[in-house]
Amino acid sequence: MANDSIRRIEALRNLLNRYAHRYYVLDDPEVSDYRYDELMQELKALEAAHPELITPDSPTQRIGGKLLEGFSQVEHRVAMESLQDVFSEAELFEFDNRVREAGISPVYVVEYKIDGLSVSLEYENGLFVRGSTRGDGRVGEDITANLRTIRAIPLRLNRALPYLEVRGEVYLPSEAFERLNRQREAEGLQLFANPRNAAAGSLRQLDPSVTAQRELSIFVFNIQAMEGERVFGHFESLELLKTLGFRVIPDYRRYDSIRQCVDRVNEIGEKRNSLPFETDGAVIKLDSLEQRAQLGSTAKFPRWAVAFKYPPEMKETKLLDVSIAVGRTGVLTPTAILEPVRLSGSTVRAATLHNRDFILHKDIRIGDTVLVRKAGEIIPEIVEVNKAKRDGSERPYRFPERCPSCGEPVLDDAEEAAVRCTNPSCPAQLIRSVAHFCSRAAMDIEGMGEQSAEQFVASGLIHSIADLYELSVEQISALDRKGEKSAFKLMESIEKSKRRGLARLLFGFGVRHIGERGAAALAETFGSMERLSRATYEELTAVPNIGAEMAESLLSFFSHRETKDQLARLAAAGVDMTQETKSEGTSLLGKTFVLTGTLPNLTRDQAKRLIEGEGGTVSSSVSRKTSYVVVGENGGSKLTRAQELQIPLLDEAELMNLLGGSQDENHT
Ligand code: 0OX
Repeated sequence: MANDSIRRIEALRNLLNRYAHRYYVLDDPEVSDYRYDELMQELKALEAAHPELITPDSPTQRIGGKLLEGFSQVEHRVAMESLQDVFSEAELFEFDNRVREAGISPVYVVEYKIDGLSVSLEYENGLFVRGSTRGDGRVGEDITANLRTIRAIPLRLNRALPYLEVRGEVYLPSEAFERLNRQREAEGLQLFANPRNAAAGSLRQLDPSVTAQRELSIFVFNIQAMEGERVFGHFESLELLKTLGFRVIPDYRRYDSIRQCVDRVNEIGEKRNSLPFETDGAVIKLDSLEQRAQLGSTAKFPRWAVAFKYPPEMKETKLLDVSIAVGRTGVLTPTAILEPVRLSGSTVRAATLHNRDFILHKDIRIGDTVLVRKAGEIIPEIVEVNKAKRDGSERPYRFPERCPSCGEPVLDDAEEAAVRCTNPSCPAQLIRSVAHFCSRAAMDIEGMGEQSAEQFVASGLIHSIADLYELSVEQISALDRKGEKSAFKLMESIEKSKRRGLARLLFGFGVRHIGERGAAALAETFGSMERLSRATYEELTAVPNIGAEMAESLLSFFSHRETKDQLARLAAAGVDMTQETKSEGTSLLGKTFVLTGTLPNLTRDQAKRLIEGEGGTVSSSVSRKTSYVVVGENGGSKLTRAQELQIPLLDEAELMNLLGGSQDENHT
């Protein structure tokens, strides 16, 4: 009986792997989804009856049950280099010249540049053992559990090579990206700006079951390291990767002249917008691995490859209307409602109009034909109006003189080129303020996004932030669409938010000019709302990174009766308004550090905490403003940059000296 089970389990796994390969890797399904699910159910049932037979590469084991606590670091065996970008044909010819000047007769491979997230996948004896992000190219993050959920990544190779590390680009197909954003919009969640951000966000989930729902896929494009087999060229690598079961970057071509490569690059440029995935460029790579080794790399890029970047796509469409949103601070922001148009892998329906002056300067009218471009942002922008296409039916847009939310007259804020509603009880502002207060970076009250906030404000349950803490289950469940269960959940979430501490509470209030970092700095310095509310202008501006505008804005915030009243009510509700102050050390105040390489004893985080504990800041890139660069083993480009700029270097012992020495001074 057990033997039968073993055989059936093995047969089911083989079948399911084959069908998944046909479906997810080759885009050529062999059986119906129904049949696939049926076999999967059978395998799950057998494995449930014989848990001792479950292996990590079983198709049932893609989604682990556990939540991750964080991502540990992975040092890449082979550096994951990045590509040098070029923007013109001339630069492609220059690239070819450099190759030829080295005495090489090149054969090139041209492939798409996929706009996703570069990852490394490692296989031992044919089994997927580890996957990581590129990170800085040298050290990335271990995202194995999340990568396992991607069906196009084989958990077991067709051949059990002793070791294999490949590199690929995880991406979200354009259709899946749009679906995800539509779903997020319906749920009142923030939209992803582009498929690349969506892929990155999906892979950085601590809950792999969230990643599993994201319809991610992968294109593998490089062998980083391999034991048990040899290849001599890139083209050959890609062919081998296919036979091993990988989903390989499609439509790669091999040429022996740069002219042909350039033609191919242009051809990709023509059709890239109709591909089912986002490409922002084409890559030209030398085929021969021996020639690659001969050319080597600069400090930044391999000399044997370049990426040609296409300019952002632009399209004409009609401006149907202008809608006005009233923000948290009362600013009226205009958005163009467009006739839907496909642009850079998604459907565009709106474009930002920035402010009233933008509309006036560009003379944008309703009914105009406008040229739109997506420049990495969620909301595209209007490049220009095609005035030649006007037929006289267009209407100039009249910017509202009254707030569309509360009907009060609006004011011109010439200094900020803004039109503002100054009514303190404007419902639109209140809704936005409540949603901001409850947002993840602030008090993190789940279930109180903009839509819910609107419901609570409209029904009169919330007139101010403090009202949140005086809600009852009965009141919430009486609201439309909110059952008792979700009411309890919301109450629980509100209860939890009482312990978020001063920094997040302060950020949540949305005081003008006080962002997340400003709030954190203030909280760490003053330790309590009470103390902060008594701080003078001089005390406030003495805090690093707190400028005059921020200090004035805070003083004004604390001077309002309304603020005092709100704070008193929050305190009465038990909201924690304190925060541990930073270690007393101030010896490194105003000094900026950059860490590079691996230190002998301290982890990066420990070093960072020690420096910050003395009032120093740690930054990720070296500039003229850097005070010291702390160098460990294998310090990379940051070290080179520090040497160029003649920034003082410290090793770990010297850093400890600086910290220790100053601590001693403090005691005496
Ligand atoms: C891509 C892509 C990225 C290999 C060594 C330097 C860069 N995004 O599609 N990188 C590379 O090549 C690596 N190829 C690609 N196609």
